Amino acid sequence: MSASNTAKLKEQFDAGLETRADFTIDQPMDRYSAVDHMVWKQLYARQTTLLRGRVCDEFLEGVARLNLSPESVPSFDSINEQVTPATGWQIVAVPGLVPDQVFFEHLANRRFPVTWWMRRPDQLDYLQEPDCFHDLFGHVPLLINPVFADYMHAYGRAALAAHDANALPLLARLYWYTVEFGLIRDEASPNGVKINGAGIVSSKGETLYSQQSDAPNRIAFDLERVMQTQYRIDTFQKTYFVIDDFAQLFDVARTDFAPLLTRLAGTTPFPAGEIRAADRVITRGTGEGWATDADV
Ligand code: HBI
Ligand code: FE
Repeated sequence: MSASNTAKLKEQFDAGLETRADFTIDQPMDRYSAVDHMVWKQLYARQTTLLRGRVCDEFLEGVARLNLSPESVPSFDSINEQVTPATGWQIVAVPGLVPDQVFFEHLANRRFPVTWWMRRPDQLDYLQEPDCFHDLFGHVPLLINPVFADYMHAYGRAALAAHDANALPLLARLYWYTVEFGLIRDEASPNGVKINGAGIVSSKGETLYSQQSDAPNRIAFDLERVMQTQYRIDTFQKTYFVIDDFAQLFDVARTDFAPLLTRLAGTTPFPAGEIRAADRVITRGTGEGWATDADV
């Protein structure tokens, strides 16, 4: 865990929020300030406007079905009333990033950890760690979609099973390039893609960049390729992977990961911006504005 996260946990402890062994807490509704609600309202309005015509239909359908309040931070209970009957998923409040093993255990049991606190007004555009807006607005709308819901569950089980197998980086890349920064094919849209990843959907800058910029590569999704590709956590992506549709994730969810992870565990990963001979390239990026320092 990072130093800032440790500080965050200490803050929660000092604030008297009781953290259970599985890192969940009760969402402290009375701790949201007027500023927190205003930040939610601003981000919600900004992203719902911007995402129209840019995000995949399944996401918009999820936002509508969840009945997310535009005016104030929603109560997690009210969201569970919608999502649990639909797909069996439940959201649980957490103080922030939780250890990998804990995170995977939640996913494997159809629980999605949602950070309870909201970013500050000076962090509307960028925040390195997940806050309530990213976790809730970015991730939860797709959890009401049965195909995506099953993919997340299968991912959690696979990650849990593989935890000790040197396989974590491979699985983290799969999560990164699908759940966080995934694009989906749509011929009628700019560069032939719509948005579906939570890290894009919750960011104004990356919503525009991922779909419209000439800089990044957009490459058709391939499971092994994705698992071998490094990623950046501190800048916009150099490469996005594009699924044909959510049914493709359904197939991924049924993959037996074990032999794949064993085979790929010792291989050298590919740099984030590299195009490979076997790639099905949708757009070849200009690379303009890319950071030149080493990939993470
Ligand atoms: N904890 N709260 C929270 N949210 C995450 O997205 C998260 C996490 N812990 C670990 C983790 N993600 C990573 O291991 C995944 O990106 C693979
Ligand atoms: Fe996320």
